[in-house]
Amino acid sequence: MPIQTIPTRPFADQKPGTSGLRKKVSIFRQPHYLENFVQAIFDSLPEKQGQTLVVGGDGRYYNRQAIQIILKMAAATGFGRVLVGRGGILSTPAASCLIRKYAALGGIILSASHNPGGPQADFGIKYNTENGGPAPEQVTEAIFARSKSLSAYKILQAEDLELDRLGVFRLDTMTVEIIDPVNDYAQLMESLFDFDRIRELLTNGQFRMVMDSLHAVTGPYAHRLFEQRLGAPLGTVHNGEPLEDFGGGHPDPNLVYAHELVDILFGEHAPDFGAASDGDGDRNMILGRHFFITPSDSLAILAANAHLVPAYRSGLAGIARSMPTSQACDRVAAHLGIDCYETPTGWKFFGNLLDAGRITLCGEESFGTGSNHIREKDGLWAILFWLNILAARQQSVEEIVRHHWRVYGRNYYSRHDYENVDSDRANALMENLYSTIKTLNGKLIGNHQITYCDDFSYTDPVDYSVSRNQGIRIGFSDGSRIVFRLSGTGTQGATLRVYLERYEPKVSNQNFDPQIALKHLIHIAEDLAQIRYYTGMEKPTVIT
Ligand code: G16
Repeated sequence: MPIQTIPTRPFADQKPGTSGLRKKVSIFRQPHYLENFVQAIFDSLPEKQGQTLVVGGDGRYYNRQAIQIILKMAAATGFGRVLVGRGGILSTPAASCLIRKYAALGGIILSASHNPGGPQADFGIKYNTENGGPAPEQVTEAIFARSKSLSAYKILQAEDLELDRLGVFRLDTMTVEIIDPVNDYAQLMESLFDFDRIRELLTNGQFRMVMDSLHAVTGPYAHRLFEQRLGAPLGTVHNGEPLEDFGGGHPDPNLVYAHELVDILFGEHAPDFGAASDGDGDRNMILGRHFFITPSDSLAILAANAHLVPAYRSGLAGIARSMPTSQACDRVAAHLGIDCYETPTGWKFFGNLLDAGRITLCGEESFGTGSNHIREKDGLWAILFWLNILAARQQSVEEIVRHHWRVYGRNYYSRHDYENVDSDRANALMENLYSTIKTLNGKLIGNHQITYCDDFSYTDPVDYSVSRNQGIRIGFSDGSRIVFRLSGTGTQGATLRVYLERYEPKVSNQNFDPQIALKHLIHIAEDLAQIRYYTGMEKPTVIT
């Protein structure tokens, strides 16, 4: 079959963000746009001849078309074998699992994660390296650099492949294996957790759970794991069929966008446990009956209870959290006598620590938790981890969380997002903050004494690479913190994120609504950053 060399011109906007390249579908559908980026990825990789590549996505609009293009370009580049999830479906954690298990050179994952899907909505593409994790900054920089100098790309002239039929097919000299997207991942989960105990819990006739897959990629995984392998009643998984537009919803597992699940868990006759995952299956939200757990608390509680889970019974090497994530897990790490690392936002920053064996668990405030079992955050893994703990402790979610706060104290936590802000105004707000922070050290605001103020910079302890400008931190003498940063995953305007945290050791003070407990910090944040002035908004668009 002939390989065509198609002349092209660079696009200036192909710089990967926090997690790959995310844009509107209309941008990706411009002639040569996707092809250019894929060629930039391939050109930035070492020897590709005969290597294995994993390809799949979250099933959103344009997933199938993009896969056909990538397969033909992979064949033209000389890959030997590509593993593709049936129907083009692979969750991000499953792709990471496959890359590692089959010693692939890497994988291309098509997803804009929690962003909405459909012809008018978002699409995304990211490259994961041979450890199964998101490409580190050196690689994404190389891809971006290459994208700016491309003059042609190579593609095989061939018919589209049938993606819905399992089997082995050929594209010129390259083999394409259409595989069951769930099998390998389900096997991995079974090797980590106490499935017998979880099955007892889910079939005892007392305990009820609801899993909301939000019409995104985890549907087939959740049906297989919870209903088929673990015996939960049919109907446990809601919205389990992946749809190209996620049923018109926003596949983001938080209190705002997963409101159907929230209504069930906070309604009459609520089940004991509720969970949701996002577009590509790497995020998780955990709810108990009438009870919400912040992702930061969830990470701390998983760490404190890891000894109850077979895979982690022998202890944790260390824990890492992204900088804006609350410091709740730091206290658990101190108690366990293990290291706790603070990294910039972005899962890619955990990769070196995991590869070097310095950490076992890691997590982020943005509803992501994971471990050394793969190199991505993993929504269903976190949900199974919680079920394993519930089965072992025979207590409710709320009892477990309150017990944790009694022992370690409570880190009140909230994130305020101001979405779709004019980019120039958002940059001006940050510029203004950068110039203000120099004068803030030691200042008293109300009865809050500022003890440090900086622009977070991270030196990777494994390869010593340095990442600067990762967000502004303002710390107070009582351990409270305010963090400001601009999101790196949006596709429209800018999103300002304000992260607020206050530590409360006293049990009698642990029962407030976080928005009340944090109200002084919220006011300080608004004043210092002049949020209303710069954004033109009276209040955040999303509070989690
Ligand atoms: C991605 C990254 C996460 C990050 C999140 C939010 O998650 O993998 O590490 O915390 O974006 O990033 P930002 O605050 O820059 O928008 P996902 O689930 O969107 O791939």
